[in-house]
Amino acid sequence: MRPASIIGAPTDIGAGTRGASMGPEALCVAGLVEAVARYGCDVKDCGNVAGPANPGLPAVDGFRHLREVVQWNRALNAAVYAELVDGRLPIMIGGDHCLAIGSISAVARHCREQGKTLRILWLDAHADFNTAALTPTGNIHGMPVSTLCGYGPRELVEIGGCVPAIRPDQIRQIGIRSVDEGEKRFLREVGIEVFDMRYIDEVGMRRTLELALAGMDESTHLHVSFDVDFLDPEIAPGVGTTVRGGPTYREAQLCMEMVADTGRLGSLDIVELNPALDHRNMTAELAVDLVESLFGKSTLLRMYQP
Ligand code: HAR
Ligand code: MN
Ligand code: MN
Ligand code: MN
Repeated sequence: MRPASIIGAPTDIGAGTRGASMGPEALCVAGLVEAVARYGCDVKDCGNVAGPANPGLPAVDGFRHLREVVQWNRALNAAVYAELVDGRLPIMIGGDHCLAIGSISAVARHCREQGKTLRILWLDAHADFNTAALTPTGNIHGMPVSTLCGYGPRELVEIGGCVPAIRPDQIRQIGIRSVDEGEKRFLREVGIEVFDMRYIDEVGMRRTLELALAGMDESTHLHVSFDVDFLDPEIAPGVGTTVRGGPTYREAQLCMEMVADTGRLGSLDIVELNPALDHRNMTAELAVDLVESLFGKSTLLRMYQP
């Protein structure tokens, strides 16, 4: 495993509910740095990137806080890119999910320069594929996937230096169970591969991950964008937008373990943790527990041999 770098982005600028700005501190308190050090060899804590405060303004032309979202994502893009150039595995800790625009555009640029194939696993209750015209809220954390695919305002779409940053066929979404009407139509039109909760119920997490990870090889850089609201709210209440019926503890562990087995994890986002809504930091501790599995802590004790 490559050396890792932890980059905090303490903001809730793209969210509808305040509090995700405290995510980096809560993850550190839950032992994230030590956990990655245990399984991911060398870890550097890069501290936090800086950006503007949340002014709490209403949406303008379909976006809330567009200017501030651009500023945070520019700073984050530079920080993530610098760690990749240094040969390290960046772990971006948010912060809300609008920050995936900055982190994934940096990863996409690095992959282009290194001749690597980028694959993105989007673990989320939401598809985050809204546009200014489709969004019911104007919250940009509901738009990072569409923005990365080139559908969005210039100043956001161009952050990684190449437009679009990614192609729709590079992404696989898992755990989806809350999609707005217009967003659903647009997802189908663009052809994003979505493994929604019904799919996971019917075929199981194992088969879902086999399909989502299929076709990767030695030249694949795998990016995992882990929105903590992916998890069932019974085990992960500390998020701003809970949606019932998410993966259980064991389903989530299996998902992370199967990613670890590929040996191709190259970068990670952990977003949407909201400590103001959590109980005794349980959601942060669960996120750290899952990250351990993602970095290779296996719960496998004995292989059954028939
Ligand atoms: N789809 C809704 C919207 O656009 C809710 C988006 C919520 N997003 C997150 N990240 N929490 O996945 O407002
Ligand atoms: Mn820290
Ligand atoms: Mn999300
Ligand atoms: Mn979400």
